[in-house]
Amino acid sequence: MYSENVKKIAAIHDLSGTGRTSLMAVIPILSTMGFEVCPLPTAILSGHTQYPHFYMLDLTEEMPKIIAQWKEMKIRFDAIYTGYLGSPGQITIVKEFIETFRQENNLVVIDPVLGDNGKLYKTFDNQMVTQMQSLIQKADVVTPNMTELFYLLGKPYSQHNSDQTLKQYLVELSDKGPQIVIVTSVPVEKDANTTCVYAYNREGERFWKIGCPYYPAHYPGTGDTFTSVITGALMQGDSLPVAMDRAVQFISQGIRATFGYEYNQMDGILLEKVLPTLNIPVQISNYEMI
Ligand code: PXL
Repeated sequence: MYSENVKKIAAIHDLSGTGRTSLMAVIPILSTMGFEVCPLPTAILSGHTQYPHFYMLDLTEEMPKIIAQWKEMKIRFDAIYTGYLGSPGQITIVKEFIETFRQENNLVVIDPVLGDNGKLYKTFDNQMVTQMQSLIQKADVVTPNMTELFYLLGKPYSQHNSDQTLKQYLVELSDKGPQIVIVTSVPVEKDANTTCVYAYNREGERFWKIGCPYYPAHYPGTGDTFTSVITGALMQGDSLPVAMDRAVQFISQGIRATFGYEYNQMDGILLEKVLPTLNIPVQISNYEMI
């Protein structure tokens, strides 16, 4: 009974040994924010798939055995949070998982990991996109980056879009199921030094936007870091724009803590140096309503 004093989050992501992506971002962040993370690993990798070489062990066949035990234990999750899924078959398993463990008040967060910079990640194809399109229908919150937004909507990628067009796209994605849609890595035309995060909440029909300083370096795992902070902040009772502020500021601090070193960017941001900031109240707020 005492364990119910700490909320439980089922985290369905891969475990990549090096690179600070997926579970290696999700677990430390959500533990630091005061939640119990219960991982359901989708695959085990030597490192994420953006390293030139990696080994991957697909766990699709193992997942149902773990889920069966959790069912038998009658575990109740306060949130279900999914990210990188290793195969289209896994998405079917995850859909069933959500149906089984869905309760009236738990939060389902789906980070539809598919690609970046207008392209799919190495291990994915169109079947993965179709399956992801059907998975997001079950979410309360989705957090695609710009590339994933276009794949999920079945539209050709376009780098620059007006606020009006982006707002339409956010509503279009929300109409498929999720109440909250947050799109990251939105480039700003004629301002190479900023990227933006846009969000829509169907409850209240409000749109939010936050500008983030752009650093000329690419660190894998920042999407996982972002969605982990959003999940924790929403579960702590933050409003959507405050959750976005916290996530954007955490990533900026993480990048600033890393950028000054001569360092292999593939190893991700130096999360360990900034984790304690998650427990400091947000002092500066940058969100706008659009
Ligand atoms: O951060 C997304 C991610 C998660 N898991 C694996 C990845 C990536 C991105 O490259 O390769 C295995």
